[in-house]
Amino acid sequence: MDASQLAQKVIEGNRRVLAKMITDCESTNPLHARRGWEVIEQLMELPIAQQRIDRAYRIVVAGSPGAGKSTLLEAMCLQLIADEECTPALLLVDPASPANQGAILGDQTRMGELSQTKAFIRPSANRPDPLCLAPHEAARETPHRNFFQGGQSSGLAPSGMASQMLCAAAGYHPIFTETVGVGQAETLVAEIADLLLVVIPADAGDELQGIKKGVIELADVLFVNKADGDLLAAARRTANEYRSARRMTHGIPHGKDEEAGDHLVLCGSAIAGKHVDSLLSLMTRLLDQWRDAGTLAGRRAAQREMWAIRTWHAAMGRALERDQAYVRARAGCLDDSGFVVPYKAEQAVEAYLRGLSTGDGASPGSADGTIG
Ligand SMILES: Nc1nc2c(ncn2[C@@H]2O[C@H](COP(=O)(O)OP(=O)(O)O)[C@@H](O)[C@H]2O)c(=O)[nH]1
Ligand SMILES: [Mg+2]
Repeated sequence: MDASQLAQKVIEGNRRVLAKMITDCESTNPLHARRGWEVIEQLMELPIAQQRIDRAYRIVVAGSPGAGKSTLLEAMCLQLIADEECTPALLLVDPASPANQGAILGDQTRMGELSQTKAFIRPSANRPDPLCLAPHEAARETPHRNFFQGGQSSGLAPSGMASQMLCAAAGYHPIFTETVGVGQAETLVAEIADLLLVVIPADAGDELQGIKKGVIELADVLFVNKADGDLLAAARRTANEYRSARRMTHGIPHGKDEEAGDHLVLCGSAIAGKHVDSLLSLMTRLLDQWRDAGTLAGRRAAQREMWAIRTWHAAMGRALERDQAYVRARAGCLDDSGFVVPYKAEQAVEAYLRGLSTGDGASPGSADGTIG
């Protein structure tokens, strides 16, 4: 099947083809990755896919391990399906296991009930970005390889971008992405999220003090989970702490709850299904508001720009690593200990570029004739 036929299968909702295309885009084999992206290119030409991608809200769920993200996601997805409003997709970004860089499938196997539904569940490994690092470069342990891997530590771009687009084009919405920890939240929000939901366990306690400020500034919505049984009182206390911390961060006096965003800190229980519906309707309301106000379009446009620059830089980095004149120029500006001061590196790069434009020195281009 060619790319346009595969794109048609994705549009028709063929789950097997969808899963295969995600695998292709995530592949470290450049030929496979290209096959996946060619399908996305085809999709981008189709009005139906464009409409679906535009419609699908992308919600990223972050929070410390054990906060209850997966449980909450399962509850939210089951509710959405029961309401027959939409069919969600769920992308799980797991830390790569060191042994095989494969995804840990625990979450998916636990999501028993959800996997019986129409929802699309997809675990992904948090591994080096195939777009940013060609296999032969990965294999060759060069100390410079890290230079051009920007963003891969999020485990989401670019394959996360591809998965989101493919799922949306297949008709799934919203697209939930569960990620590990809150440290990556900044990158995620900036790059692939329409909305960031941070899940906080009721018994978060003092260990969260340090990260509280950052999380509050980043999160669009906070959900204090496990407000059930013995943890009920602790959950309420934690939610109130976060509300007042938000007020402090944003410098808002008491009494203006809506303005202070108190309603953006919810308290509930994923297991007991408490306030899961309020959470869903709050997020939908916010996203609808942002869409109407044009801020969603603005955020997405900024993300596309960042994506374009990142993709361009990654491609350039790989091309440069294949160019012998560049590799020589780099080696040439190092001192005996392998150290370089920034201004010397800049001079070397400028000289290299001048050489390209005047045709001096070794001819630019691929040293071994391969395309990564
Ligand atoms: N009491 C209580 N436990 C919960 C709740 N949600 C999740 N848990 C438990 O917390 C643990 C971690 O949940 P999980 O969803 O895997 O957390 P994740 O690591 O953030 O995805 C599991 O043992 C869940 O059963 C809740 O609302 N109440
Ligand atoms: Mg989980």
